[in-house]
Amino acid sequence: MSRGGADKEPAITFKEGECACAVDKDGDLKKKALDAFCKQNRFKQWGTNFVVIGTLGKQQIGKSSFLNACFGSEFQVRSGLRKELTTEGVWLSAVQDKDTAKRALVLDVEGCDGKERGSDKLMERRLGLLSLVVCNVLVIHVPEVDVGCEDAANRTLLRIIIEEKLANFPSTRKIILRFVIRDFLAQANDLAALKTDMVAMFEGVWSEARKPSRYANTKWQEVFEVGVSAFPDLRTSKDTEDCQELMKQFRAELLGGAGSGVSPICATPVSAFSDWLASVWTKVKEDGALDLPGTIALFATARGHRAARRALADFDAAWSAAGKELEKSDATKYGDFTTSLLDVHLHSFDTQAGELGLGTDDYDEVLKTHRGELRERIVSRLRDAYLEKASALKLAALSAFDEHVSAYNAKKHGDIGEYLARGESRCHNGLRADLSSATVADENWDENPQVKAIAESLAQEMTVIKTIESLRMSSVEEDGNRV
Ligand SMILES: Nc1nc2c(ncn2[C@@H]2O[C@H](COP(=O)(O)OP(=O)(O)OP(=O)(O)O)[C@@H](O)[C@H]2O)c(=O)[nH]1
Ligand SMILES: [Mg+2]
Repeated sequence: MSRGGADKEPAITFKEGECACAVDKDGDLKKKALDAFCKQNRFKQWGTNFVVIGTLGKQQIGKSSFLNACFGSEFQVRSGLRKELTTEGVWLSAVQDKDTAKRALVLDVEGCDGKERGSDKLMERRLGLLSLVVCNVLVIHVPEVDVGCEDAANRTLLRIIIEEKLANFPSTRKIILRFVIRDFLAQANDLAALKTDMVAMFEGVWSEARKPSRYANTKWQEVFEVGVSAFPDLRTSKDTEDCQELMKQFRAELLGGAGSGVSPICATPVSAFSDWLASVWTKVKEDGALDLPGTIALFATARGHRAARRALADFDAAWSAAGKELEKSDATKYGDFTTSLLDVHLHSFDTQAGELGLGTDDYDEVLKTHRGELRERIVSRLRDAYLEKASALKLAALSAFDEHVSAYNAKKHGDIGEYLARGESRCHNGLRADLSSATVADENWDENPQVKAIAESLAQEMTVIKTIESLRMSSVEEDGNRV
């Protein structure tokens, strides 16, 4: 169960350092290991007299190193040169101050915003909420360079887990939030101003958070106790007298007792802590609001699906109502009508799907897919109808050519070849224009096959007409010779 450096002396004045995995990287609770850890004989004397301290902060900023240096735990810390996720899931360590005998269960938690989980925020939200619910004190690590940035101290994550804590895990116990500014350089910063900024940031988080009605008039000071500490870069300063003094003070403030503001009493004895943590973790995993993108995607899928189904049914009804009229309409009217029919039903989709639009990128992305599918369905129906219309237009063009030929037959003067070529060209151009007018705007359906088909029909027809005409001319000549 022990991880890393178990045989070396703890760096500071705590005697217990061993740690256990409580939740693994897949989010599975390690109940057996947790039970074995929490039900050790030595915890009998702890009873409820201890503090639970949790961790929150970006990946690889030295959270585990900080806990080890400060509390004497032996959490795994990054050893290689590559910056990559070291702590996975949640690890638990029991520590006791040798001098003051104050005790704590310390939770080392996987860092946020790591590249390993990409944009998937579900695990960090679950782990953050678990920490907020089971801990008396949550230590939030903030790199000094981040102070002043919009998402310093993971304010978005903080807002979400506070919302869920208030909604689903109400309790009257005050939670200590301790912001720890890391890599603090006293020469380059005004600590008092940094502290004011951090508290103002937290006030913003509290006012933005959606709260159940019973918290409508609650001040954040009634739920949280917020403090700010600053530490230099531990890699170079950990063993200096100043840093050791800062840590001593930090421990005194966090481990409870007179003047610390922290009650060293956990509501649950250590031996029952594994069951408590297990029940909270189960509930946290059931909290759908934490999986915001997933929930939004589900919501948008259902809404998009329904809106698309309705719009398609409305389109089908409007299409069959227009049927007979459309058959007779000219190409331009046909094209205008089908184009506007498509627009109207896409607009109807937009209106229905957008009624509860969340305006988020995730929501819009899902709706875009449904809209695209709806458009494809309508366009495919219109394309089938267009092909029928194109056949009708082709027949109309051919009968116009026939009329042209009949007019020649009635007069029988002029060169038949030139006359037919004129008719053929008019027929081609007319059909090309009609086919183009009859398409749905922006679709650019290829009218060439239709024009090619008519060209072939006309070529055959013209050959026949020319043959008949030359036979007729030769019989007229023969008659003339005979006379
Ligand atoms: N900048 C800075 N780096 C530190 C400090 N303390 C330790 N580190 C370094 O940060 C790196 C990561 O240390 P860890 O303690 O494993 O960091 P972590 O935040 O627990 O990392 P994850 O568990 O992956 O989130 C190591 O290379 C440490 O040497 C510190 O005070 N400042
Ligand atoms: Mg770590």
